[in-house]
Parts: sequence; structure tokens; C-alpha cells
Amino acid sequence: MPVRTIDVRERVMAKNDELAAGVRARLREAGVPTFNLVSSPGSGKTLLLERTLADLGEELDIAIITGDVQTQNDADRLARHTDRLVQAVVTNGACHLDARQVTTALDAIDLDATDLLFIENVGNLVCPASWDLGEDAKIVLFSVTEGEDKPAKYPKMFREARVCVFTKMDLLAYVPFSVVRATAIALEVNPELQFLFTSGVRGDGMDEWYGFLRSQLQPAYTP
Ligand SMILES: Nc1nc2c(ncn2[C@@H]2O[C@H](COP(=O)(O)OP(=O)(O)OP(=O)(O)O)[C@@H](O)[C@H]2O)c(=O)[nH]1
Ligand SMILES: [Mg+2]
Repeated sequence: MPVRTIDVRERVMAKNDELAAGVRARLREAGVPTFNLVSSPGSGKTLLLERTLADLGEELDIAIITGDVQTQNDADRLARHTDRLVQAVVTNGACHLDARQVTTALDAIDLDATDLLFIENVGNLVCPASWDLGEDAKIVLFSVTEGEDKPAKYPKMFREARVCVFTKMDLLAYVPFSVVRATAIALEVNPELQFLFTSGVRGDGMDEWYGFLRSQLQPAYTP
């Protein structure tokens, strides 16, 4: 019998890219900078966002879409720091968000009343790297407890990201982790990568993080 191979993955990815282009067009039109936060599980995406909402929530209208495989725990945590609707996408087992989910979530966001949009992706360093959500940039979080070699082991994620936010800098004294080595490995994978060094617990690097976010706002924004 002859064999017919159907490349479902290619078709699915092509459809995703089409939807992501639509998302990007809507966000650009509305002038809303959008960042897709990606990392291993537990690197500190939600804590960074909780702190950002608490510190910048008065100054900026921040919208959030957060993806989780099974719970809405992160959305509940984030909702404590904002009056805005936090969009929880439960992927039911899928290891990443896709552009269709973001398209649906955007329908419930008043983009004219939004200065900044964060998407917290499902925690892992593999699948989210391949899925365009229509964001301006992926931001990869890299905790000092993860081991310096992660960019070499998961190069696509670090190649796709524009910014690498080191997290848990407060734990640096307790783990064998060289920031110099880790940044060198990351730069081998992506020479354009920018770095920030933070602790969501102690507050290190938050001013630099907020400075980066403010630098991304559209010119129409005035504090
Ligand atoms: N010491 C320390 N702990 C942190 C820091 N950031 C996050 N944590 C802790 O690490 C754990 C995981 O943080 P989360 O913010 O839930 O991580 P996440 O990346 O959102 O996790 P997933 O959504 O499951 O992928 C929590 O117990 C946080 O309190 C940090 O900068 N320093
Ligand atoms: Mg989280």
C-alpha cells in the first residue's frame, strides 16, 4: 500500500502564524506594547508580574493574559493586584499558549484603555519558543537555581527572546551559579540578548525592569 503523509503540524503552525499576525496588527494599531513571558516552571514569572502590578499599577493600565496547563492559580494571584480582568487560559494539557487563545482573550480587553499587555506563557523552555502569539517580544526568565547551561540546552527559547531576566538573585549566595558564565552561554546562543538581574522577593533590579518597560511605551503615553 502506498503511504500518504499529511503534515498536520505545518498546517497548524501556518494557521497560528496567520492569527498571530492579526493579533500583532490589532496591538500595533492600538499602540499596546506586548510581552510574552516564558521560562521554566517556577522561575518567577507570576511573582515578577505581581510585583509589577503592585508597583506600576497606578501609573500604567496593565492587562494580563496568563496561561496554565490545569489551574487558574496564577490568575488568582495576579487578580489580587489589579482591578482589571485577568484572563486565565487553561490549556488542558497543552504546553504552550497559541495565537487563537490570545485572539479570544483580546476580545475582552479594552485596548484603548491599555498601556501595556503581558502574556504569561505556560512554564517550560521548549514549546512556547515555537509559537508566535503576536507579541512584540518574548522575555525569557532565567532563575539562578536552574543551572548556567540552560541557554545551551534550550537554545531556541533564548534565541527567540529579546530580553533575559535573571530571577532569584537573592539566592545567588546559596547556589553554585556564575552569572558571568550564564550570560556568556546565553550570548553564544543569542548575541543580541539584553539582560536584567532581579529578585522578585528582595526587589533587586526592579527599577531597571520598570525602566525597560517605560522605554517600550508608545510616544502618546505621558505619565
Ligand atoms: N527567593 C526567591 N524566590 C522567588 C523569586 N521569584 C519567585 N520566587 C518563588 O519561586 C516560586 C515560583 O514562583 P512563580 O512566580 O510562581 O513562578 P512561575 O514562573 O510563575 O511558575 P509557573 O507559572 O508554574 O511556571 C514561588 O514560591 C515564588 O515565591 C525570587 O526572586 N527569589
Ligand atoms: Mg506562573
